Amino acid sequence: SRAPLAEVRSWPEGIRRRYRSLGLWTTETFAGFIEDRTARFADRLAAVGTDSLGAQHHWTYAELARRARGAAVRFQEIGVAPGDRVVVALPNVVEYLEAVLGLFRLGALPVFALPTHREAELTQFCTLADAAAIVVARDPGDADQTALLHTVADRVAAHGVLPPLVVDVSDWSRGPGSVSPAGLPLPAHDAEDVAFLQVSGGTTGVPKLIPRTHADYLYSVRESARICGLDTSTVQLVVLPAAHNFAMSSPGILGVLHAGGTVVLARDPSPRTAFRLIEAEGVTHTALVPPLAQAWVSAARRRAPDLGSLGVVQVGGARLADSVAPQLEEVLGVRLQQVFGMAEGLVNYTRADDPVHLVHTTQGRPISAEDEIRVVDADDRDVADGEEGALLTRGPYTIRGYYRDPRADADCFTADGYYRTGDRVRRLPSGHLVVTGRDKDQINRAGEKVAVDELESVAVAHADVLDAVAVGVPDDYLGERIVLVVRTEPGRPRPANLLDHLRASGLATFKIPDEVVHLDELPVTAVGKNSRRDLRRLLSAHLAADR
Ligand code: J2J
Repeated sequence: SRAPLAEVRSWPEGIRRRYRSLGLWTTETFAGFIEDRTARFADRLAAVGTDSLGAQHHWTYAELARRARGAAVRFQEIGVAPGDRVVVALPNVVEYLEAVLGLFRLGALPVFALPTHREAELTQFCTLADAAAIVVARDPGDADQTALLHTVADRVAAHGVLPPLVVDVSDWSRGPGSVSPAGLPLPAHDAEDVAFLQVSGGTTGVPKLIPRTHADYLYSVRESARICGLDTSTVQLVVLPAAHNFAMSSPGILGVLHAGGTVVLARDPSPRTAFRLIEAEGVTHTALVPPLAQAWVSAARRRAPDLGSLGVVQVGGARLADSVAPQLEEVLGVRLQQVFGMAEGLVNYTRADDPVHLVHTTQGRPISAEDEIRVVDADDRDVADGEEGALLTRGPYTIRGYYRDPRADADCFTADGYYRTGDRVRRLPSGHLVVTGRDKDQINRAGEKVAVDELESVAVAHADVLDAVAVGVPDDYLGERIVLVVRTEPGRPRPANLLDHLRASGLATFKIPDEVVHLDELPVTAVGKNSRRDLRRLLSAHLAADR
């Protein structure tokens, strides 16, 4: 059987008392949240989308509750127990909602992988979380997926961990669909317990897991829904991966369910699919990363779709160019809301009543008056408002430590509990933050985060690669494009199959370089010492100047 959840570094007791007494943290758990909202909004439309077999669904809140309890029973029947961790790796199909709400209803802890994660990441999550099961939508025609799941099982076992059961949600949709959920008890959780594990974009070799509690997360969900003005008339189109923190909680799927609105899942992120759904379902809100926002603007210029119902488009996950902001509002006929958030916690929003220049040029201000923000220099000394520095934060929904990763904790948190976001910002007197850059060794490719040293270490495992440096090169569409600079033996043939090697290693598809550049020598930095970070800066400046 599975190990219990490991200890996580938590807020000091005095601070916990403060968050409770201010009413920020309540006693509501996810299971209670689901029971309460689905009963309160029973006859309203909760979810629209397709299942993994391609059938269309419109579910009321009552139907969603029935499905969640059904899924909880199915998990229980195969041996998943309250407290167990279960990796969810699903695309935007309706079974995603069934599975996740089912796990919460049972009291199991979802681990939110992305559908683009592959052997490397899934193995890491299953091993680190000691996952009882992994939930996928199996495509019987996809031999790769079968092989992938076998590889994950083998690699997990090689780490001395019991491999996860594979749960295929398309079986649920294929079957008669009648599970009797009568008498399923509510799990005996405390709201301040960990409710799930979110995935970190990662700056180190392996992606980290982020432990979020019922109380901290539901606080951010309620406040996000309020700030964004969600109510029962909200129809939110989910274009980004449903399991991403942005799509889940800013205000995302959970914010909509909290407010009694409707979630519409887009199976693919193309403007064509999105525009069709906006018209058909009367979508009022959606959330995009900057490249998608640009793609929508171009597509809307060509096609003049009817987006009359759409009121707000949120953009976040990566920096939106100041020049795109006004175009987006004009061409789509919507109000822009910028969102700067992170799965570790802190989320910033521009507000509906902010002056337009702040909406167009800043990434918003924090959710909570209890969010503590510091902008500091290299010695952790506060800089003046308006000056650029590194962003540190702590607060009622920002973690104090990662899951089972003391080294990352030492690197990423100050002694007094601030999270080092790795982002560089300027804070305006209004409290709004402008993201100006980043200190962390990460590439932000179209909102998807790639840890450079993970990619580099896989590249140097190739027999013909002496050294490799991954850099993010500015790109008009992606924000940053991944360029892998590879040093090979002078006079030896260049490894032609390097991209195949990277793919075969089982890295997520979005981490595969857009371009490989071969060099016989890597440049030496001005000070002569080869700090990899300096080297990356130097190469990225060179490569950007080449264009
Ligand atoms: C610049 N950089 C941004 C922005 C995130 C809401 C929205 C986004 C995320 C997210 C999220 C940015 N401008 N508007 O979890 O709830 C970069 C920063 C940040 C990192 C976090 C949410 N919005 N970023 O993107 O955990 O570098 O969360 O630290 O994936 O994305 O990435 P992630």
